[in-house]
Amino acid sequence: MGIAEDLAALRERGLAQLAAISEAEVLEEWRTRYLGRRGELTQVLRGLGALPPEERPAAGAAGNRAKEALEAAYDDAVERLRRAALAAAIERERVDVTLPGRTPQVGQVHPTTRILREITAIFARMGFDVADGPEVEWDYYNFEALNIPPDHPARDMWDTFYVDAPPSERGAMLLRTHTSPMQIRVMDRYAPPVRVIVPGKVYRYEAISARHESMFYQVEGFAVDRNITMADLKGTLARFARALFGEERRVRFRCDYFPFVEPGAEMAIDCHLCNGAGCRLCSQSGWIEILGAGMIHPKVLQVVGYDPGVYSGFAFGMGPERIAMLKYGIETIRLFYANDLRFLRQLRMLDGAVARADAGGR
Ligand code: FA5
Repeated sequence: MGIAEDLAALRERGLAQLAAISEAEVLEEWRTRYLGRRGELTQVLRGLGALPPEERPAAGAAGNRAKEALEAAYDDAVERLRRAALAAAIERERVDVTLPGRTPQVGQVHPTTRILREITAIFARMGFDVADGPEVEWDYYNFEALNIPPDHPARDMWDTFYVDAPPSERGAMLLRTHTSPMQIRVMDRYAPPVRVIVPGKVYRYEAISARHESMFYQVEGFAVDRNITMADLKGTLARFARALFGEERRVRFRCDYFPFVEPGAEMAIDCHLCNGAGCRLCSQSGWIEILGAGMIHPKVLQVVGYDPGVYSGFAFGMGPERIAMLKYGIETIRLFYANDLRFLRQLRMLDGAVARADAGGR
């Protein structure tokens, strides 16, 4: 067979194979095989030297044409593969820009923290300082100095967790059942006048229910000075209730008993959900009790060395979780400390719910 035929066959075979190639490595093998320095084309062209001189130009020209054709086809194939690879990458890395973005997790302030901040801010505006004290307390501060002697039946009002520790001259060690012991600690330390609130945790050994936890918060408040009267108590607490629940709220004071105040009272607000008409939230009564209060008992003032003939004062104690339940429409106190993130995340939505309730809806 002559060189011309060899070249034609080589060219045809090379082009046919090239057309079927779809992978870069195979393409490289093809290049080495057909166009490489030791490739098939080179082999055929080597035969040129053996031809009679008059045939050489034509054969050489045919060889060049074959080479050009294979090279051009090779370049096309390189381009074809490059485009295919690009198209595959675009498909693989495709981004759907219409998908919603990933929302970053945003922390929420716990409802208790939030209501404590609100309550504290209201009293701060009225000139109250904030004090903090021990949750593990002595019997003396929790009971005795508050006019609740050891055998006093009022002790049954507070089911107590006792700490298994030797008693001191201040009696048994216990977990405070209310924040009232801080009345004694503050007044022991500071001379009148005093105006203080005490937000803090308290503990009671009692069955947990929708309205009862064994660990909960209280906010204590008290003010002692010359000439403090029941009118100051009423004015301060009414101001507080309206700042927290709305300026249109009415307040009601009724007699209540606490050993460390005389007279003692409980304060209720007219139900902000039904405006006093009666609904499920206020058990159809139109009123919701939110705190206990009273004029500080002269015996308590004596215990801390304040002269009850000169000084008088009022005190109050409230449960912030119960207040948050009212304000945010939370049905059970159990949700507060169960650490269920779904509940904690709801607070943002509760803002909307509260706004709707205030607007008369819900
Ligand atoms: C007291 O603890 C008095 N120290 C309050 C006081 C202070 C009266 C100063 C007078 C002067 P009481 O036991 O009612 O009172 O508790 C006060 C508030 O704590 C209640 O109104 C309620 O909101 C809340 N509370 C009581 N027990 C629980 C409980 N188990 N779980 C959640 N909140 C509670």
